[in-house]
Amino acid sequence: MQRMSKQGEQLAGHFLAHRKATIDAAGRFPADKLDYRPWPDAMSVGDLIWHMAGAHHMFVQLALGNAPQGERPQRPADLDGIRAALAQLTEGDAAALRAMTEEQLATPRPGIMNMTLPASQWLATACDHEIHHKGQLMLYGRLNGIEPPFFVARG
Ligand code: NI
Repeated sequence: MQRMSKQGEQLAGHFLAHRKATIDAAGRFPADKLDYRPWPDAMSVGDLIWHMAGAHHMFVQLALGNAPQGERPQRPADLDGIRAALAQLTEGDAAALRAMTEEQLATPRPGIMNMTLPASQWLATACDHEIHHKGQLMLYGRLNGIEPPFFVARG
């Protein structure tokens, strides 16, 4: 078995520090806030969490050189289903990051906006995207009187 790269471990740790805070924030919404949106064209709470789960997963697949497969699965109908999918994708994405070799991370991959970047840069973009929407989700919470967690989670 090939040794997991130190860089892959670090990427997984960085991702999880943010994702665990996302999971914590997502867990604080009551079921009836599924469709809450702060303005008419905004993503709803459910759509926002689903978007975060799916986008990060897409970036990891892109970094691995895997073409998108078929249609995206349909969003679960309720918050518990969305949270379960988020947890499942988190586990898979973290494992994939840990297993990435230095060589894989340095490999140029075509991605969004007609750009080709080393896999490691797509994974950095994945984290930037997570951070952006995590703050948004926490604000959605605040607007509903829900105290957000700290912005990163350790351990
Ligand atoms: Ni987005």
